[in-house]
Amino acid sequence: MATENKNLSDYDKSAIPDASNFRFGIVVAEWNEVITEGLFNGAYQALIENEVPQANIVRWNVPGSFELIYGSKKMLQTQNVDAVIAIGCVIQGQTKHFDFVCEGVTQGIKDLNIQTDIPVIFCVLTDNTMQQSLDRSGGVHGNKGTEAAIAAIKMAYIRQQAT
Ligand code: DLZ
Repeated sequence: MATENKNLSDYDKSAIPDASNFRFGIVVAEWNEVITEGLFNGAYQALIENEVPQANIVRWNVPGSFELIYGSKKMLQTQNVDAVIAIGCVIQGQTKHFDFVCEGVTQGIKDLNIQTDIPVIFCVLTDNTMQQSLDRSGGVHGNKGTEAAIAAIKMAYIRQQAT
C-alpha cells in the first residue's frame, strides 16, 4: 500500500520492527494546538500499540514550529532516545512568515539528521487552511502523527542495525 493517508489499522504489522525496547522523544509545538495535539495523539497511540512502554516516551512542548529544531536537538542530546518526532503545524497567513517558518524548520530538522546520529522525524503540517490541517491530524486524510510514529520505529531500527 502507498504510504500516504494511512491509519494505524492499514499497516502490515509484520513489516513494523519490534519497538518494545526503543525509547522515543516527541517534541510538540504549541502553535495551532488543536492540530498538534491531534498529531501527538496519533503518534503516541501508534507507539503504544506497537508495544513501546509509556515510560519510554518523553514529551516536550515548545512554543512554535521554529523551536522544534532546538527542542529536538536538546531531546536527542539529553534523553537517550532512539528517535525524535518533531510535531508542528504551520498555516498560511497574510504575511511571508509562513515561508520563513516552513523553510527554517525544514532545513533545521534536515540539518539535525545530517549532523547527529539520532533520526529526527519531520511531522510538521504546512497547509493553506486550518481545514486541511484538521483533515490530516485525525480527520478524513488520516493522521500524519501515526505515520510519523511508524517512520520513527523504522528509523530507530535502521540505526540499531547500522550501529
Ligand atoms: C510566528 C508564527 C506564525 C506567524 N505562525 C506560526 C504557525 O503557523 N505555526 C507555528 O508553529 N508557529 C508559528 N509562529 C511561531 C514561530 O514558529 C516561532 O515560535 C516564533 O517565530 C518565535 O521564534
